[in-house]
Amino acid sequence: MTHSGLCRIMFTCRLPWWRSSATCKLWQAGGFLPRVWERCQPPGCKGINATAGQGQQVGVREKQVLEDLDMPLARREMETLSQEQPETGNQYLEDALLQSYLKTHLPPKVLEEVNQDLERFGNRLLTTIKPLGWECELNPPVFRQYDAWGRRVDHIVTCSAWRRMKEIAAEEGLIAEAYERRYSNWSRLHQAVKLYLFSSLSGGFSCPLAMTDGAAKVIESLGIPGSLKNAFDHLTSRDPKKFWTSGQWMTERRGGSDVANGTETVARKQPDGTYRLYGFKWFTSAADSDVALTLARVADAEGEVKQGSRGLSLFFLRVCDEEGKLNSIQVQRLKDKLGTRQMATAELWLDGAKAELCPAVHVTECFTSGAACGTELRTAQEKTGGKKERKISAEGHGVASISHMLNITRIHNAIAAAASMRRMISLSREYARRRVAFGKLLKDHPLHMQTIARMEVQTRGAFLLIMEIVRLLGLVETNMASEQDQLLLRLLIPVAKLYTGKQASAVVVEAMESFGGQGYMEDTGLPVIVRDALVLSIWEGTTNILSLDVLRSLTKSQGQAMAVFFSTVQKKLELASSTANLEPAVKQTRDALGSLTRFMEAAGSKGAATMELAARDFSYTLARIYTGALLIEHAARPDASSTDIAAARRWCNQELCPVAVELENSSYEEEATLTDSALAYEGSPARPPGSDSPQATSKSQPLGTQNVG
Ligand code: UCC
Repeated sequence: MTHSGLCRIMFTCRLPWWRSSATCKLWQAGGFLPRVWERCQPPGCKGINATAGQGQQVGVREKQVLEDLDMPLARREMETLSQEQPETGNQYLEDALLQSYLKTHLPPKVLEEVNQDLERFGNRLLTTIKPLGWECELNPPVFRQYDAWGRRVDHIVTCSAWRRMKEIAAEEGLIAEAYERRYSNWSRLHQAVKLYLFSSLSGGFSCPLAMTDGAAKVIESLGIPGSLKNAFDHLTSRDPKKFWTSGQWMTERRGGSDVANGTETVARKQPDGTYRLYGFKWFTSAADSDVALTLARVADAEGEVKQGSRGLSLFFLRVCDEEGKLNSIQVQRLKDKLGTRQMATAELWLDGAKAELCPAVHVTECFTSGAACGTELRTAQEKTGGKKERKISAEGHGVASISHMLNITRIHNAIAAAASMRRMISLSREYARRRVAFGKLLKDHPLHMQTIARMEVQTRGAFLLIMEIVRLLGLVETNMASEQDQLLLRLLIPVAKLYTGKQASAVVVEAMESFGGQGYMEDTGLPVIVRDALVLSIWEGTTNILSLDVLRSLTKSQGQAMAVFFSTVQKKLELASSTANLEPAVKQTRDALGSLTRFMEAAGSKGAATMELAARDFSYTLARIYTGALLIEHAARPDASSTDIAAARRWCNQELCPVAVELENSSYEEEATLTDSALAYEGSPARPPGSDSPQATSKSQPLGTQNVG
C-alpha cells in the first residue's frame, strides 16, 4: 500500500493509523467495509451480500490475518466480532409460494416453459442484475444544466448500469411478454412474476417499466392507431436497440391527486395538426425516458381553455428529437427524494413541446350500469353478444384515457410492494440462521420467528392478491373475461394498490428491525429497500385517493362490482368448506361478509358523506376479506401444505371487517368528524371553527384510520 493510500484511509476511516491498516487488512480478508471502500468495490461485490461479517466465531482466514497483526488481543476480538452476512440464492427457487401458485394455475405445457425461464432469470438476477442494481444505487443520476462553454444542455446523466438495465429489460421481455401473448391469458401472469422477481434488485428500473407498460396499455386500448403504432412497437420491443421507455407526466405544481383541478398545461394546435404544450410538470419520474404521456387543456381559437376534468386531453410526445435534442423542454432540476434515488425524477418546463393528441377512444356501454370500457373490453362485449358502442372525442377525455395507464402502474406498484416484502423476509430469515444472540441462533428464538412469520403471512396475502389481479387482467386482455371478471378487476386494482403499499411500509420496517442495528446501516443495502418501499403508498395515488377510487368503481357500476365481490368470495369459501382445518378461517370470512353487508345497508341509508368518510376502512375491509378468501382457496388445494393452512388461518384471525367496527364506534358520524379536527388541531393557531364546541370534544372517538400489520 502506498503512503498516500494509507493517509487516505486514515482520513476517511477516522481511525488511529495503526487501526487503519488493520482495518484494511481485515477488509481484504472480507471483514467490515468502511463505506468509502465499499464505494470503490467492483459492482459484483456490492450490496447486502458484500457486507461481509465473520459470524460468532473467527474464521480461518481471519485467524491468519490476526496472526499477522501486531496489536492487543482485545482489539483483535473487537475487529472480528461482526455479524455474518445473509446470503440468498436464486429468488425464484427460494420462493415456495410462488412456485406452488404457478404449479396450481398454469397449464402443464405453459408451466414447463415458464418454470425454465424463471429459473434461468433467477440466476441472471443473482449474477448480473443484482450487482447492476447496486451500482445504480451508488451512481444516481446527475443533472448537468450547462456545458463547459456555458451553453444550456439540460442533460440528465445516468450511469452505465442504469442503461444496461434498460437493455436487460428488453432482452427479458419485461414489457413485451405481456403484449406478445404467446401464453394467451397466462402471458400477463408470466410477465408479472418476472417483474416481481426483478423489482427489488432492479436499482429502481421497475419504475420506468411500470410507466412503459402503462403507455403500451393506453395505446393498445386506443386500438393501436396508426400514429402511435411505431411507439407501441418500440415500447413492446425485445430489441435493446429499439426498446423505448415512457414517462407519465401527470403531476403539476398544484399537486398530483386532484389532476382535474391541478393541470395548468395548455395545448395549442398547430397547422400540421400536431400540438405544442406549455406548462410545468412538477414530478416526472424516469425523466430520461424516450417518450411520455401527459395531460393538457386544448386552447381554442381565442386561447381559452376548459377547466375541470372535461377540459383535459391526453397527449403523446417524444422527449428528444432524432438528434437527441430536447423537444422544447427545459429541465428545471432533479427532485431530492427520500428513496428511488437511482431514478431521475425531474421538474420539467414544457416550452412548446411538440405533442400528438391521442386519438378518439371507442367505448362500449359494457353493462346495464353504463360502465365505459376500453377497446379490449369492447371486443369482449362483441364476443358476448355486444352492447351499445359509442365513440368519445379525443378532446376532454384525458383522465379516462390515462386511467388505463394508472391501472397498470398501480398493479406494478402492488407488485413492487410484494417484492420488497419478499426480499426483506428472505434476507431476514437467512440472517436468523447465522446470527447468535443470548446463546443461540435467532431462528431458535420463538419470539423472533413469530415476528418473521407475521411478516410472512402479510407477504403471502399480498402476493396472492396480485396474482389474482394479473390473472384477471390476462383474461380481459385475451377477450376471455366475463363481465364479472372485468368489474372485479376494476375494483381490486385500487384495493390492492392501497393495501399492499401499507403492508410494504410496515413489513420492510419490521424486517429492518430484525437485523438490529445492522439493519440501519447504509452499506448493508437494507435501508435502500426500506426507502424505496415507502414511496409505494404515495405515488400513483395515496391511500385515501385510492380509497375514493374504490368508491368510484362501485358508483360507476351501480353497485354491480360489489355484488361480484360478494359472490366471488363466497365461491372461494365454498371450495374450502370440506377442508376441516380451514373451518375457522372460512367462518371468520363468512362472518366478515355478513358484517360488511350490514355496514353497506347502514351506510346506504346515510348518504355519500358517510361512505366517503368510511372509504379507507371500507377498502381495507375489501382487501382483508378478499385476501383471506385467496389464502383459503390456496390452502384448500389437494396438495396444500400445513403452512398454507396456517397462513390462511392466521390472516383470518385479524379483524377482517374494520369498517363495521368503526361504524359501531360511530367513527363516521358528523360528530366524529368534528372530533377528528379537534384532535388534529388542538394547540394549533389554525384551530378550525367549531372544533372546540362542547359537542365536538365531549366524547373521545377513535380515529377512523387503521394501520396494517
Ligand atoms: O405520476 C406520478 C409518479 C409517477 C411514478 C410512477 C411510478 C410507478 C412505479 C410503480 C412501481 C415501481 S404520481 C401521479 C399520481 N397521480 C395519480 O395517480 C392520480 C391520482 N388521482 C386520481 O386517481 C383521481 O381520482 C383522478 C385523477 C382519477 C380524478 O380525476 P377526475 O377527473 O376528477 O375523476 P372522474 O371525473 O371521476 O373520472 C374521469 C373519468 C371517468 O370516466 P368517464 O369520463 O367515462 O365517466 C372515470 O370513470 O375517468 C374514469 N376513471 C377511471 N377509469 C378515473 N379513474 C379511473 C380508473 N382508475 N380506472 C378506470
